[in-house]
Amino acid sequence: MNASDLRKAIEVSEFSVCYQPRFSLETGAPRAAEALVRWGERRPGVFIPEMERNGNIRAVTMFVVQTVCAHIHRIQENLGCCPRISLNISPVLFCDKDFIANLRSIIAEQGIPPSMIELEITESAVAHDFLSVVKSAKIVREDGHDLALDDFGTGFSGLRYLDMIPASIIKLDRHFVGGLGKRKTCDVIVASVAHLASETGMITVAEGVENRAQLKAVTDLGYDEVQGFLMAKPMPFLEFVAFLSKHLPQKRAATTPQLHNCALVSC
Ligand code: G
Ligand code: MN
Repeated sequence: MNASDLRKAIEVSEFSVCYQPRFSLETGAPRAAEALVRWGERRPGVFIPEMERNGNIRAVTMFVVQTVCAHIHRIQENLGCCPRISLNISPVLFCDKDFIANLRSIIAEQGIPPSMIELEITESAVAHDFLSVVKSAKIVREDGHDLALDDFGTGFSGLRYLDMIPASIIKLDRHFVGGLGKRKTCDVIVASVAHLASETGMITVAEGVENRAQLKAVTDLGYDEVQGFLMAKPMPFLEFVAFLSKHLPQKRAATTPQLHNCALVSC
């Protein structure tokens, strides 16, 4: 797809953003939600790598950033607060200082505190361009974003990455959660990552929790948060608002007139 077809596809709303909540194991409440781009019925695992190769990922990520900012305002207006939202940033974009500057100015223009937006990068980002990743990571952390190492444990760069990148969150890849109780290696890895994170002050998220046994195992191991089909699947925006209205403490009455002048409140 060329750049002008892509622009048209974005304009006619072929793309949308779904949200998958993440829950605190301490309180059971939604702590954050991951924004996931959707393109009709197409599979993200197929079209995202393709867009990373042909460069379209930049425009689509910008669409996601703009959409998420608008959604945060709508959630805030309706519910009085909004959980933090995390964005997946492709390695090629995360390494690009123009993209990082652009991201910063959109978020500032939209009046969203950076602490409400987390950024997720996968380990393959590091294979891409280690020094640029370290630089960008420092910048976004200084700006006030949390930074998550996504799909942790599946990349190639190993522990150097943990040592050099100032990330604040580890999202353990679902592969290891899926192997809990089945393969000894997975049991040991899930436990070791919990230990490593707690010793270094990072927040741990267990991804891909699909059954009660896995939930119990990661709870017993001291994980901070969970994400997975057992708790909630990715959902379209309106469904996400309905979900939040059931699960969040309501901080203010809906549509209070002065709300627009208030600082955005994270739940
Ligand atoms: O790589 P990343 O963690 O950003 O991938 C998010 C994707 O993982 C989403 O497309 C979402 O549908 C999928 N996902 C989320 N929770 C689960 C789960 O419990 N099991 C499986 N198999 N996939 C999940
Ligand atoms: Mn992710």
